[in-house]
Amino acid sequence: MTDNTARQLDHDLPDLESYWMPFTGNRYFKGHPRIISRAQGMYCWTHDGQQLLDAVAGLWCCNAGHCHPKIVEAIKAQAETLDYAMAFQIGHPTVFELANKLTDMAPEGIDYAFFVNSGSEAVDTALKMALAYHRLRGQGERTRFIGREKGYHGVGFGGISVGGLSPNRKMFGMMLPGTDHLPHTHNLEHNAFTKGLPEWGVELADELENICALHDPSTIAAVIIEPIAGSAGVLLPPQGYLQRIRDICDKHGILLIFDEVICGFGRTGDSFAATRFGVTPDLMTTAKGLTSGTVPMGAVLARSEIYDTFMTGPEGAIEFFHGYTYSGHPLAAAAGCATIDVYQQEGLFQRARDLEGDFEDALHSLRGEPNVIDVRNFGLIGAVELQPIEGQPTARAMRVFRDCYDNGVIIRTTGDTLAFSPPLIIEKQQIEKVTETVRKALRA
Ligand code: PXG
Ligand code: PLP
Repeated sequence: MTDNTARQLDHDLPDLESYWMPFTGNRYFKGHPRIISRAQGMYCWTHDGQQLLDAVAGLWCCNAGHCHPKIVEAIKAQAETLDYAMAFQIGHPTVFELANKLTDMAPEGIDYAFFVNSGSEAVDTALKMALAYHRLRGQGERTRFIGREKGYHGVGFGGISVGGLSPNRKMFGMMLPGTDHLPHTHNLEHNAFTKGLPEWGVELADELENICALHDPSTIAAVIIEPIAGSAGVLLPPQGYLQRIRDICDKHGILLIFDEVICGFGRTGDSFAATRFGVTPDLMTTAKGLTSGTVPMGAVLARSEIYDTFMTGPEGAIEFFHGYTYSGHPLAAAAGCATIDVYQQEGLFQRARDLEGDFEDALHSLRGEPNVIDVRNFGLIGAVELQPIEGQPTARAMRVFRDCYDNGVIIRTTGDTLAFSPPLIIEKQQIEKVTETVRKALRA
């Protein structure tokens, strides 16, 4: 569908120098820029008019597709009505409405929403909630956090401390003291080419008992994990793993935080991974799909018992000394309300569930193509792992990425893994277009 000959200049290339780009090879980029200047539905267009099918929903966030008219309309209307209202000691109607919509779709028992502006802020907020919760209950010695190898929890100091991606940590000193990490669950020897959740590996959760024994469980505040690890290349929880982590946390009075920044809002074919897997955490961090990527926003969702623990002391006293200037920003709240309405009215979570089989078949049809060493999937999230070129890690996946881009499809790479997380509005023939473009790139 890409027609390079008929390209029209949409936008002049701006002067690229002053922008220090995030998680980007700045010098390479500025010599080889890729600029997207507009988007609609499943597609984006580059500044010079190339059409691209978006197989990653922006950065795992535009779950309702790009520029959905109802979401655009809600943001416009809000901008005309109320641009900003003081976030502390004053509220505005839309943010309360959003908290209600959001907790209505959360697992039973999770009844409170605290708003932030990103996944990273959601993670730092949840970690602070966990510390303060224990302290309020007279267990101020619970200060340790347990994350997981290969985990990604954003880039705040809390998030990189519990995170398990070495490049995101190594330049930044000591971070939070007292963190430890569970082993990751990725194992090609046992689980390569598994469709859905792998059968092998539930015992990896038992390592939490060893970590508890090492530190003494009474010093541990919380365990934070992504139900499905996204950034590290779509790492799935073995069958029974999340429940076992839940059980060990319960046994030792440790809070369980699910980081649902990627898994939330339909990605797994349900509202949240927690609801799809039937395992309820104490705190959930969300962002991305909350506004379908349109306006930055995140939320921490909390069990009533946690909220209630804070609601003590003199009435009128601030219960949690935490918040951001833009917590619950009107534009973000309006985008969030409209996004949840769209998810519900268009049945997009069910749609993701219905497409899961086609998506799985399409990705697994790449098994046997050159250098493919694993394919894994769940809901509308999937990955194809490639054998790295010797001495040049990431180079093979990067080549596939560039090839796909030149042929009209945006995918994501991490290490030598290709990752897929399309908007939930994707059509069957678009799934096919993605896999056939990847297949061609692999054969090239
Ligand atoms: N937790 C999880 C599980 C995430 O996936 C964050 C926290 C941080 O969210 P913010 O909004 O602060 O970025 C994320 C974000 C990638 C990629 O390359 C993934 C994310 C962000 C950027 C790139 O896979 N996830
Ligand atoms: N730095 C300064 C000097 C500030 O005044 C504020 C907020 O008032 C911040 C940082 C934090 O900004 P935000 O609330 O947007 O996270």
